[in-house]
Amino acid sequence: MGRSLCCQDSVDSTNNLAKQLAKQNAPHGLLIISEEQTGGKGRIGRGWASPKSKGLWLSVLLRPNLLPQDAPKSTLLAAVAVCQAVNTVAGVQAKIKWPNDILLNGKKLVGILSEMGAEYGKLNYVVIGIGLNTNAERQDFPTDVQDIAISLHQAATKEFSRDEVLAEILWQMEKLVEEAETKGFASILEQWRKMNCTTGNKVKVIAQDETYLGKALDIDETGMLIVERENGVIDKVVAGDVSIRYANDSN
Ligand code: BT5
Repeated sequence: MGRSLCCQDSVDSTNNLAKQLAKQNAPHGLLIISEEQTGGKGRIGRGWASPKSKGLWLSVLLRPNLLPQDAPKSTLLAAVAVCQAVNTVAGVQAKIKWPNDILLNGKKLVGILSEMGAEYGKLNYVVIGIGLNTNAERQDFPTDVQDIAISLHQAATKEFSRDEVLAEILWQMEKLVEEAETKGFASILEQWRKMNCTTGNKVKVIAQDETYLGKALDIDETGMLIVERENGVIDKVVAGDVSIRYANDSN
């Protein structure tokens, strides 16, 4: 991971550039990283604040040997890699909130946006976009994000070397990709389960056409969240379609 490298001062979105390069046959493991993003993207049309030099705004291009329906496994793997890396380098206890957030002290430290290029039955590439707030202060975030976001600097009140955090993320990703290829995905899932703070909790599932309360039971082998509705019906929730809030959150 990161043995091919594309460093930018400013881009709209590292994911957009990664997808463009993927279509031009860029190699597995390519890292695209930018000091700032002018149009950083979250999921479902949401934005991602990417203040200049205050965080790691990057995308990694993967060409996994997976079917398109298994692509969400790459997001789970990336979440485990980033969470492990952050906890190792910063000595904190960050947790994964299904599917794509990493929380620290209940606030959002990292967002992950996976996008894929596929044709029927064939996955061409997955772009894993990672936004990690390293050295941002409260005033570096837009006002609507200030209360929900956190940076490593805010949590640990010291400056973090972005190089060091980045190197650990890439190392962890490389290790886990190799582990998934040789030992199968079950061992990645096991690590995800240990690091997550979603399963076992009451959640509010916000889908496009309905919102309901339930209990997050587990994730299945493809990364879907298994939720038991209050009426006992068991649902499987796909990451792209929903937001999850903890049931006692006010928002
Ligand atoms: C995500 O979406 O969490 C995925 C974010 C992925 C960002 C990376 S950066 C590199 C790559 N290139 C891109 O263009 N994107 C990826 P979602 O779950 O939809 O969360 C978005 C929400 O998080 C926003 O609506 C805000 O409420 C909040 N948010 C925005 N910027 C934030 C930040 N810097 N830190 C914490 N929360 C933020």
